[in-house]
Amino acid sequence: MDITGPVVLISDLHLTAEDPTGLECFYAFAQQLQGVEQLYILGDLFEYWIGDDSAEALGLTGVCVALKRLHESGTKITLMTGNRDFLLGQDFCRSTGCQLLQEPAEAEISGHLILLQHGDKLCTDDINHQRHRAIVDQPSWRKNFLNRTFSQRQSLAQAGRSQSEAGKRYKSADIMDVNDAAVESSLLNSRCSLLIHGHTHRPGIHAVTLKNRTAWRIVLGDWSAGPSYVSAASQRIDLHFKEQVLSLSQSEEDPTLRLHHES
Ligand SMILES: [Mn+2]
Repeated sequence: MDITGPVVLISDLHLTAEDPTGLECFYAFAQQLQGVEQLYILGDLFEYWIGDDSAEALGLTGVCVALKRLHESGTKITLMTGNRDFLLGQDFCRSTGCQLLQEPAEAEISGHLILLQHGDKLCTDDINHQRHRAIVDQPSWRKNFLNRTFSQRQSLAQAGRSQSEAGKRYKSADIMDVNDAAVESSLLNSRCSLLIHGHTHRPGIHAVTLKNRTAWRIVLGDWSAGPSYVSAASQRIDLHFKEQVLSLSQSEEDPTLRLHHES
């Protein structure tokens, strides 16, 4: 795997000590990233996170060390939280050298103005999920949760995970994908003509027709079949997933982004 492009974006690694293969895959990838200018993590780096004091108890200090090493090698790491690891906070960032980014964020990446989101807030048809997210986003809920003991937090998180897995079995595939109107309004509320998000585990590149412009939406893949990532250079943005590459590219004469398939 050769990483091209000075900026790399990833999401949905769902790292957990219960999946040592996933951890090894991340460590190998982090090694490859040395020399990359900037890494964006767009949420769900971890399968779940119950507070910045719990990395060791969750068997995840190796991930912190790998991030810290990458940061010390000169790669800037920008972290957005997801719906699984929304409790990642400043202590985690201090110890790993990451910078926390609130969603949605407009970022200038390799000369492109890109809108970044985790993606779950675009899945507005999943009313139960949005309801749950609204509750856990409240500062009082977070404070209350973090004040509990490690084992209380651990069992609440386990219960939440099995509830969410059970819920998924009854939801149609459409409900768990992004809502087109939510994507359009998110882009229209920004200056961007390119949105990159994860969460749905449906990697792809989609054209989005807006009132006043044509935009693109890149969906990062999850890591269940190995790394999925976007590498962004000035005239080319590549999405890698399952040994496939989809690209948006532009020429020096024409700044319009166009889609290319490669296999
Ligand atoms: Mn997610």
